[in-house]
Amino acid sequence: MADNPIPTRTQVAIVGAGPAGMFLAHLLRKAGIDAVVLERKDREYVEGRVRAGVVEQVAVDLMTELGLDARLRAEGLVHTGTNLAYDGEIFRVDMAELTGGKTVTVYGQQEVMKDLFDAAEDRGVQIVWDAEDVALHEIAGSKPYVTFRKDGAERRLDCDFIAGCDGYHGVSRPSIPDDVLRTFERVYPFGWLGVLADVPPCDHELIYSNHENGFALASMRSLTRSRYYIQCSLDDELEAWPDDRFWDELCLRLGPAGARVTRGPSFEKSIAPLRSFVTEPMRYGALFLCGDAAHIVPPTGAKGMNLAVTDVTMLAEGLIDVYRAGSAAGIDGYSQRALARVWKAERFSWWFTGLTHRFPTMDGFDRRMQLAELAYIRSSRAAQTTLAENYVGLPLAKA
Ligand code: RFL
Ligand code: PHB
Repeated sequence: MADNPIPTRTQVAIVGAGPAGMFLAHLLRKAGIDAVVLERKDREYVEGRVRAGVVEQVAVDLMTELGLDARLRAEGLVHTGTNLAYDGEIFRVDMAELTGGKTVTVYGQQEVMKDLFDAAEDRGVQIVWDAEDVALHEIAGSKPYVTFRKDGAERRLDCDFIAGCDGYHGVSRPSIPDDVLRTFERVYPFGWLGVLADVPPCDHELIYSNHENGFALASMRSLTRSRYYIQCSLDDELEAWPDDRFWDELCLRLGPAGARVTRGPSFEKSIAPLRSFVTEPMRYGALFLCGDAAHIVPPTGAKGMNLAVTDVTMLAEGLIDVYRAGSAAGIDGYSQRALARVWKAERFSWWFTGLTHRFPTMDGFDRRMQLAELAYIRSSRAAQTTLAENYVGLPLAKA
């Protein structure tokens, strides 16, 4: 399809075509609000990044509302429970039973992105790929604009609002003056080594395992494709983890489930650092931060993409109120409303990481505290309910 000419004016300029930017673009398009997405990479790059696997009910509902759920319904795997393993033990948390029927769906972020991009073409959601040197201007006032370079030509896009959906390393957050921005951070002294392989998963659900060598996670992308992670050192190089070593260590750390692991050649292997990070506020003048641009969670709670989705749901509600009803109440309340949910997901992800990982400073006492807490969760319906309601995703507060 021929590229549409790049406009010089829009209502909402969206920086970044990840989940946050693309869900927002579709929501605004559906409401008849003009938006242009500026993405610094190309589609293959964004779609090729192996990231999230667990989609919360709110994100499934949003895909349904946008009419983007056909493939997710056909190919996504609905999980009603999840499993925790430690010290040779394993137990299941029945999330659906404990939360009045809520579930999560295993459907890769890559698939979500494909659905969003495919529909963008059909629906006229405009994306400018390979937009270089994106810079934000006049964000404190009412006439903001964005400049960028495309195919060697300098461009300017005037707008009413800018949505900074450009992830942790983007330009939007650093555009906010230092004396306005507050950041809160915890960097974890380990990473996750992740592997994709076309082998059947070892279980029909996920298994989060605390082993004295470190954390392990059994996940999947389909009934024939497994996604596994093990905690690793931040100094580890991928070359130090040939497939055989990975499978041996994974099977050991998964405990009883390790015996059911099917080994095979990995076709993707990567190391991701773990971080908790929150920016306050999530709005400055005409700029709204959404998703990883505003906050990062360690992947243990499977919350990152889901938070991006709930941020932009709230922002879209606010922007629709501006254009339809002339009311700024929604956008004025955006930062506070989004942060209230973000902090709870941060807490859950931090807690779940602490419960399941081996920290270099841990002594025998710390380890026994972890094991006692896991044993307590195993025996307590109240504790399992707390875990389950956070894992399936907390409700969106009213605006
Ligand atoms: P993204 O996905 O980083 O997208 C940002 C986009 O902005 C572009 N960009 C720019 N564009 C123009 N100009 C610039 N200057 C730009 N700078 C950047 C980038 O190219 C990119 O396309 O942020 P977004 O949209 O906020 O989405 C966040 C999610 O991608 C992220 O939170 C999740 O992947 C986190 N995550 C998980 N989340 C879940 O909900 N469930 C999970 O199971 C889950 N598992 C994971 C994960 C993340 C992981 N890694 C690799 C950190 C597992 C892992 C291992
Ligand atoms: C994944 O399948 O990639 C995945 C699943 C659960 C997590 C994190 C990542 O907590």
